[in-house]
Amino acid sequence: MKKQNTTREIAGENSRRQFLKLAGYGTLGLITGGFWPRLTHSAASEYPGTISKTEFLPDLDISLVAQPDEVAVLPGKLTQVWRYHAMMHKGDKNRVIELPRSYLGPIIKANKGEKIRIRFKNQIPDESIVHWHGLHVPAIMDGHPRYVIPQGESYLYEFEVKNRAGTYWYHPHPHGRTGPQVYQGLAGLFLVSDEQEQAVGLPDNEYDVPLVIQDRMFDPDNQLVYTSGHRMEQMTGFLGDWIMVNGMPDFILPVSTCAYRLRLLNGSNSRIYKLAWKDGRPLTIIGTDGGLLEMPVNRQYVFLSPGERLEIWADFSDSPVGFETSIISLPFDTGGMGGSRMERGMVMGGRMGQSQSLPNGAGFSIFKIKVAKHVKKIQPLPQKLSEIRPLKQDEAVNFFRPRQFYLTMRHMQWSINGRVFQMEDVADDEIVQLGSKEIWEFNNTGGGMMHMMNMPHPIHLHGKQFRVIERSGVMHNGYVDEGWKDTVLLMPGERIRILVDFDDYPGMFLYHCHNLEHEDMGMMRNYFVREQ
Ligand SMILES: [Cu+2]
Repeated sequence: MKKQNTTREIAGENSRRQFLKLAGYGTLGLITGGFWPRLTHSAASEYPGTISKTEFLPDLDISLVAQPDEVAVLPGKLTQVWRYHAMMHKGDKNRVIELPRSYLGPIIKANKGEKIRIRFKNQIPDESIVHWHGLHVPAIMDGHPRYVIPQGESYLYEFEVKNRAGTYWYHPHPHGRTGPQVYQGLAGLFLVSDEQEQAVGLPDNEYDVPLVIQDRMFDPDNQLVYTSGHRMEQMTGFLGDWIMVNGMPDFILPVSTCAYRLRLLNGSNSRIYKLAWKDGRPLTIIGTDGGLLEMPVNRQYVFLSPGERLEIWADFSDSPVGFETSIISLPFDTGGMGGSRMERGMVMGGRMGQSQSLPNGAGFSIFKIKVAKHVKKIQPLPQKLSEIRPLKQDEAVNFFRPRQFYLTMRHMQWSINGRVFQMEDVADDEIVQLGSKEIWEFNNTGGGMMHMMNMPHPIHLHGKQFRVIERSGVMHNGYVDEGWKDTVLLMPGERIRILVDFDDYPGMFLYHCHNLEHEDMGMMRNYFVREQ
């Protein structure tokens, strides 16, 4: 593995971080667009429960606490979880929506252009930090694992919402501990709206339904069971045998006879869903990770890998009251590992017993929909959903020589270009220039003797929404690559090219596999946006 002394800027950021940690808050008073936190000694010495005297005037000022809790998930004993709770200090109280009967964190709703302050307090017995998945925020606001805080401490987030309307989410990002912390319940949606979206006139309020899909495993006492930590289990990733929606098992969505906007997030650690309607009609996709598509697209099925979002238009105006259908996951082959040959081999070897009842790629129902009420409400599917500027890949500075990233395994260890995560490590070929557009190519073709060890990898870039230029090696029709993305699935044998615009926010960001067990074992790297 190539090691390199990180650049001077990075070292500087690091020492500052030490100071900030001593000061109580991870950071104070960052002005959006800036790189360094604006910090004064007086601000730093304030008690963490108070707010810095900076020019940041938030539209929404929210306390977000991660803390142990217990919820009724299954009949009988309560389940011990970790859960985000929120409190609104300033702003409309309805912008923070707690989900009843759920371990999931509250849904935070913001508008593009709003300034958000989030006072995160870590009350779980583990170090943690919050990452705003999909949001375009400065490096120090992004929840890099170098900013973790121990139990009892706080981290102050202040950023402007720059993203277009869409379904984003937040979850912990401490290195090596993201999988177990998300699994324990720490995750929530962050919904952004903007004027463009509002002008389209999509179903809203009760007709705009967030659906977070996850899998879990419970012991006979209703307590969550995570992986045993065996290497082989980590190689595959955690797979539960209960499919949860919004933190609830056997989820049923009662609907009226009208159109719905279903916002799906795959918040699972490792499980990939091959989404389809049970009755075989095509899915009408209106949005992906980075918000609405330009126009709706139909697919017989779509893969939704960990971290990805999909927005579906579902119209029940022709269905009688009493009609039932389901969103299902169709069976699929995951390639070498994680559900087929390899895993079955392991079962016979007696290991990985727990993940075998519902392997990755098994078919099952995710949730049921029941038409429960008749309403007179006609809402046609808009044919134009948003503006997405045409892809101009020749604008990339490396148009003729895209950056290459190979997803490979070495010595029972998933890696990117043969490297694994090290907190401050950035290689020469992981430094990009602020203000440039680049093509990045990810390659999951394995090859050689290791071919049977290939697995699907959902690749996620922090801080950026990007566009998919092309895919190759694809043997199916399960992708919606038309819109803005921050997480893309590469099935074994696939190669993908994306276009990323590093237009602003210098500093250190992550790119990694969003299979959380892969991420935790180090299938993650820094990239550094250099300002000059
Ligand atoms: Cu992976």
